Amino acid sequence: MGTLVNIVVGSHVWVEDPALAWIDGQVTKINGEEVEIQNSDGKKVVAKLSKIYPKDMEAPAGGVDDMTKLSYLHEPGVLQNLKTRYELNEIYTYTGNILIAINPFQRLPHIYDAHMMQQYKGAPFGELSPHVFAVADVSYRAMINEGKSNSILVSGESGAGKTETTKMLMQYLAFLGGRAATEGRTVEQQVLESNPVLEAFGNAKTVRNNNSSRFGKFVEIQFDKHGRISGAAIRTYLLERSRVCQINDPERNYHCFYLLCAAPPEEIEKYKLANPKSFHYLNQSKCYELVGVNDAREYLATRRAMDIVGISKTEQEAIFRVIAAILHLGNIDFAKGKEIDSSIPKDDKAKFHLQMTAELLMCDPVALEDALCKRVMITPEEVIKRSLDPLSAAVSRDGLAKTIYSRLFDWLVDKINISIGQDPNSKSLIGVLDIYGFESFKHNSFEQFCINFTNEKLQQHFNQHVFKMEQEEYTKEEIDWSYIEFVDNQDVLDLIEKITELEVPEQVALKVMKPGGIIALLDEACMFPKSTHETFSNKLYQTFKNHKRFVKPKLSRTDFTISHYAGEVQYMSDQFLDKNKDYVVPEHQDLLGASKCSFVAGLFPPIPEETTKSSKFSSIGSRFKLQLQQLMETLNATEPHYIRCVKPNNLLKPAIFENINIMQQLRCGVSTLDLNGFIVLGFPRLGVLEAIRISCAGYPTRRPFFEFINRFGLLATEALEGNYDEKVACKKILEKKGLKGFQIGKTKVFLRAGQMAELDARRAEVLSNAAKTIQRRIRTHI
Ligand code: AOV
Ligand code: MG
Repeated sequence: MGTLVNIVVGSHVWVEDPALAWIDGQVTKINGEEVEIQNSDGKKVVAKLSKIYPKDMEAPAGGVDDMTKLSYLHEPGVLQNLKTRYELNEIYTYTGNILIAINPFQRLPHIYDAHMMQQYKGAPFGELSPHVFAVADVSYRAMINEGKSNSILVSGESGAGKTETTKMLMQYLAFLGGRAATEGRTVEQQVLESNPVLEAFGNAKTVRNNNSSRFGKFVEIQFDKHGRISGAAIRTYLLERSRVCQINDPERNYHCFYLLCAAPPEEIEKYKLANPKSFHYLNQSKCYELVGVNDAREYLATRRAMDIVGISKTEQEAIFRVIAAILHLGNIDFAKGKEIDSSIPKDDKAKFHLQMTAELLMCDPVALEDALCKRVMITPEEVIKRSLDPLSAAVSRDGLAKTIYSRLFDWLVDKINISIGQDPNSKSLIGVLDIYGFESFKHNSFEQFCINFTNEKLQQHFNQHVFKMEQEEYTKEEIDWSYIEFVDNQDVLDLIEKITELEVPEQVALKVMKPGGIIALLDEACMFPKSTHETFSNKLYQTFKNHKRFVKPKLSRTDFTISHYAGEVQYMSDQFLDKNKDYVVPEHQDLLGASKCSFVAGLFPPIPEETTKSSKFSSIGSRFKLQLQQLMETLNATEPHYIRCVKPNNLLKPAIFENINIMQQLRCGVSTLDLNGFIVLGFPRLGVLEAIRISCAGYPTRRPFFEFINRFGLLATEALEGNYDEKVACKKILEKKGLKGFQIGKTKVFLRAGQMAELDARRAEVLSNAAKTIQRRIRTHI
């Protein structure tokens, strides 16, 4: 936005600053394109005229509760507004219909209590201070009044507050749609209590968040014709499996393991548990406890929540028995066996844990040892049992742990869904999405690929929606919007998810396959036994060598870079093939399918004959793609609402507002500083700011006619003579000042970037001239 004309000596401006992102100052000298500024920190700087922005000196001291009320809509203005509000503990701010929530990292008193809920109930949007309750209320009213499903999409980087926000939304919806009398276990209670259960098994401490969700979640709350909650469905996405057996300091494994180790003594004795430090799956990191969390109490709370969501005592016992079994399983170390390349449990300790694992899983210990240390090979001639060396046996053990855990997690989700129940007659629903935000680390693998793919999908949905809303506003105001450019990321999505198409050229009967996107090529590679990550990468390089969103990094022969909407991410392809295969070793399947515990056996139902025979493997990437497709279909059938969570600092502490960090999240929905302190540069400006920009494509400022005339009428008093028409008067004022490109709608003036500031400057001139004239008159009269 170049706002060249209205900056003069003495103007208050914002100028870029390496430490603060933006700092305010006053212009002391203008030399062509160069401007000298006296900053408020005392420093003098020189900046390009095109790089400085006017500061709104009339901005209210407490900030504005909606960014669209800012007179000058630019980065420094937006940042300053959020900062001012955050200092006053006003963590919520609207930008039009979008709610921005800045994590307070402290419990703010009363802002979520029953009284507050009562206040927001039925209050028109925008009347009270911005709040998650207001967004939930609007969704609920829209659903009741229009009979249409709504959705609330919560986004933001790890630790920004998505899950907490989601819980608040659910609490408020339960408040609106709950039954007056509490009858034992109500649907809404079950919906709410599903959160602690899923968090115990699907959340863990990471470097970014002490309670980080390691899965995506979409909760669909169904309502009956009276607007009461009548059912719910929880869909989860891609739980991080690797965490079960591998953690880095100072992170933790899933909470449930520590909770169980803090269980009452009878249980510890029953499961032969001990201090978390004695388990390999937990002691790879030195972090065992969380500040402010009492695992013993949490264990009991989780049990109570499990009661409420309808998990029976017997099932609970089986679940924790399986969790204990995984801990013992991880302690089975292997040593070289007698034969070459074979392995056996390393020592008595390993044998004890093997025995315990078998007991807890209720399977045969010898069969368990075989399943871990041997593989059955079926060749056309014979069936042979091949031994695994100690290293491969450990890989087999970890694979088993991951499989059991992810099946257990899926079981929990299914169970909760069955127990809450679905309402087949529900006419409308409200969906709440809490999904992992864009990730860019130093090392990015298949998980980041899937997470970022999700974010591309959601970004497209967001763009399309905001664009549509804009179109509607412009149509309503009958102004020309045909030239508005629409930012689209379809090309990135094609690169990732396009399917391999059969192309049949007209003349020839020859079949030609048009290559698909990365997921399709990955599946192809996984089906071809000789593929390696090198051949896969080469195939990518060949296929996408001219794709403008795909780059082969110079210094690598297997990595690839995707130019995402939020920036470039370099992926390491080495584990893509393995991680894409949802493969359960048949020996593991047979072992646990035969467990005497019906719960364990139930996690491993027999595989239908046809699937075992066909060479087709089950692709995690393709399944995820399908899940996302279904999610998008659901979302497309709803009226969406957006909440953008912002993480104010990486220390996870209250009252620290890091300008640069926040600016980056506003630009692209992600901070560019990753956990290794690795700075990712070159992020395009997409995110909250872009949303404001798309939503204002070309016309950042709109003012109703009367407001506009009140403020700028003095620029063309002749336009206001007699019985004037407001619309005509606005036009006259704008034309008199030589402005171009603005539009006059039916009720509002639509201004281009910088035009508001320019009008303000003219207004200031008129006012100061008038003041001088008055002073002169006063003087002459004296
Ligand atoms: P996330 O869901 O966005 O991260 P959370 O919702 O887990 O982040 O929030 C992280 C932490 O910030 C919480 O555990 C709280 O301590 C604190 N917090 C967030 N919102 C509030 C609030 N409104 N009031 C008080 N404290 C809050 V991740 O799941 O890691 O992407 O993957
Ligand atoms: Mg979360």
